[in-house]
Amino acid sequence: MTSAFSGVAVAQGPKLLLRSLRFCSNSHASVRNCRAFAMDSSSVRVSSSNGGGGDGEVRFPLSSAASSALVIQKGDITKWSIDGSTDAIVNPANERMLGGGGADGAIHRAAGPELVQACLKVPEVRPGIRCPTGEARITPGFKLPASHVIHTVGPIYHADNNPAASLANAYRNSLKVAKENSIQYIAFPAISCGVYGYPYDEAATVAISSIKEFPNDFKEVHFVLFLPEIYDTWVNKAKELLKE
Ligand code: AR6
Repeated sequence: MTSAFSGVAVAQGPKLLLRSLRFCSNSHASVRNCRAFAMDSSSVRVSSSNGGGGDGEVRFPLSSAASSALVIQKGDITKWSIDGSTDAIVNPANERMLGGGGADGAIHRAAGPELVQACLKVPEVRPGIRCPTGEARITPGFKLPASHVIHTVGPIYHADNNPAASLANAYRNSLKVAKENSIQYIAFPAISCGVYGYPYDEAATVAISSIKEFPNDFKEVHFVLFLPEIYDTWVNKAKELLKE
C-alpha cells in the first residue's frame, strides 16, 4: 500500500482555501477522482475532494465564527485521516468490543491485529462487556491512517427502549472522549444504520443534533458515509438543522 496526498480546494466565502487531506491510497484514492460540485444552501461550502476514497464533501459551519466545521462526505472511513496525530475515527462496535462485521470488521482489518489486543486491555465493566451501549472507549489506530479509534456502541433500533437517547449518548460520549484526548478532527460513520437497523432519517436528526452540542471543541467533525442514500439523507438534514 502506498500513501498519497490530495489537494482539496474548499471555497469559503470569497476565499479559496487549499487544504491537504492525507489518506492511504488504494485504487479509489487518486487525484483523478477529485471533482467539484455545487450545493444550493448559503451555509454549504462547495468543495472537491476524494478524502476517504469518496467523491466529494459538503461543509457546514458549526460555530458562528465558523472556526469549526461539519464535513459530510462519501467514502470508506478506514481510509480517512487529516493529520495522523490529532485525528480519530469512530468505530460502531458492539459491547464486547472485540470486532465484528460492517464498519467494525473493516476497521479491525485495516488497523491490524494490534487493535484487538488493545481492545482486550480495556477493562470489562461486566463479564464480556467493555463498552456498554451509548458509551465510548479510545485506542490507538495502529495501521490505520487515523491516529486513534474511538469505539462506541449504538442501539439496536428494535431492541432498545429509547433508541434516540442511546444513539445521542453514543455520539456525545464519543465527542467527550475525543475532547479529553485532545482530538481536533473526528470522523463518524452512520452509527447503528447497518446491522443495528436504525432508520436513516431519524438517525441523521440525532447525529447532527448531537454534533451541534459541541460547536467549538473540534476543528472539524466529519461524517464519512458509505451509502449514497445515507449521504443524501445526512446532507439534507444538515441543511435543515444547521441553516443560519
Ligand atoms: N466506512 C464507512 N461506513 C461504513 C463502512 C466503512 N468502511 N462499512 C460499513 N459502513 P454497521 P451498526 C456503514 O453495521 O449498525 C458490527 O458487526 C454501513 O453502511 O457497521 O452500528 C458491530 O460489531 C452503515 O451505514 O454498524 C456491531 O455488532 C454504517 O456504517 C454491529 O455491526 C453502520 O453499519 C453494529 O451495527
